[in-house]
Amino acid sequence: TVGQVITCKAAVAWEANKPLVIEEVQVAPPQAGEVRIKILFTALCHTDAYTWSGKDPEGLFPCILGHEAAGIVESVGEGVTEVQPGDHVIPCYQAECRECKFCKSGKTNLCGKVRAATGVGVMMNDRKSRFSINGKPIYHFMGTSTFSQYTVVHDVSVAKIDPKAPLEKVSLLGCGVPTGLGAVWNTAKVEAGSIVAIFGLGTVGLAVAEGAKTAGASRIIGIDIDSKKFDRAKNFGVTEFINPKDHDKPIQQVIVDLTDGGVDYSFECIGNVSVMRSALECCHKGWGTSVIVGVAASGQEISTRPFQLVTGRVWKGTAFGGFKSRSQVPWLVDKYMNKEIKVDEYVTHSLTLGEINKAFDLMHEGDCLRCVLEM
Ligand code: NAD
Ligand code: AHE
Ligand code: ZN
Repeated sequence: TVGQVITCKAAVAWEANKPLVIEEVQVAPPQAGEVRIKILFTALCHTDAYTWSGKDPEGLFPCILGHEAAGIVESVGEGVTEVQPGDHVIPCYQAECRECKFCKSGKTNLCGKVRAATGVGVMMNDRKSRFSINGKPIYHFMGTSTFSQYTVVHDVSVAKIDPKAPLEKVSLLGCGVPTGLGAVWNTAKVEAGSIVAIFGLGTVGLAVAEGAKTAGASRIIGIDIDSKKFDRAKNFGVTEFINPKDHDKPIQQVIVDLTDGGVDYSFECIGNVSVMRSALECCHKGWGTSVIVGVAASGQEISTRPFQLVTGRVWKGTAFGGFKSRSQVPWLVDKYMNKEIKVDEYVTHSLTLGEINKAFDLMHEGDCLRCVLEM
């Protein structure tokens, strides 16, 4: 049977930086290897704001942003075997096909199968969008476009999860929380007893703290220019707090002095290239490893003296915390259901899709970690 076009509401970014507009959009049925999902809840991540700002070289307009969400499969295209209508799912911007060079390498969670299409806002099959408004195509974003009541994604970008899991909470397992936990567990592989520094105490930084705590880190130093972040951060495992504004010396020097030569692991969770340098340079000589998690704007570059690396510091980066999405997102949901990882604690605000512009405003205020929208 041929599927029907669905008309539903979506928040459309017509142009960079212009308020999103709730529009009636037409969502075409899924083609071969595609899945149409009824999104029930979506959260906002700073990466959505980054692309909306116009600073993302892959940002295309008009588009439907959003990549941290949960929903229910509405219909599937030909050849889709791993999910069926009614399944509870989390869309995954980092695909996992299990067949490509990347997936088979055993060395990375990046997947090559659909990345060329998702980077230019279309689907692999016909290099076209499934979204339109009166015939005018609207681009997809990150292969997910969750700011829509219905979206179409590639089957390699869907994780099937426990139907008992509350979708308004586990939507967060689509991006920020796994990114922080995985940066510690998969990318840095922090050992018990380690000293850890975290730059930026938003959702990603707090998830790094939680990951470091479960890994048995002995000291977890949180660095943020907003001192109000510290109280909350304690609940996620941060043991010490530094505000760079309270110091005249470069922050890396402050940290090296406090830690007998530097930290074992540092994490940049802001997207600021000068902080990335500090994060590398606060690492201990000989072994300290710094992980870049924050996304920096087009044109920005990192720098340091090569001597920093010659003397044993290591610079790394992580996408989605190194987690294999389809395989491991269901496992993260189970860990949440077993109360082994926090999720509820990151949801500070709840609004509706119609209030999405207000949700973006909230995101830029200090109090908000994640705002979850009911569709
Ligand atoms: P957030 O804005 O909630 O948190 C950033 C924190 O950094 C805030 O608490 C802010 O006060 C603090 N900060 C800002 N400038 C600072 C400075 N100069 N020194 C110290 N602290 C400073 O953001 P988030 O949602 O936690 O995301 C963090 C970053 O991670 C973003 O760049 C986002 O795009 C990126 N991200 C990357 C991945 C990935 O897979 N690599 C996944 C999710 C998010
Ligand atoms: N288009 C952006 C890339 C931004 C980026 O690095 N995205 C992260 C996820 S951020 C989630 O909040 C990522 O997974 N990158 C790997 C990938 O394949 O995109 C730019 O700046 O060019
Ligand atoms: Zn994100």
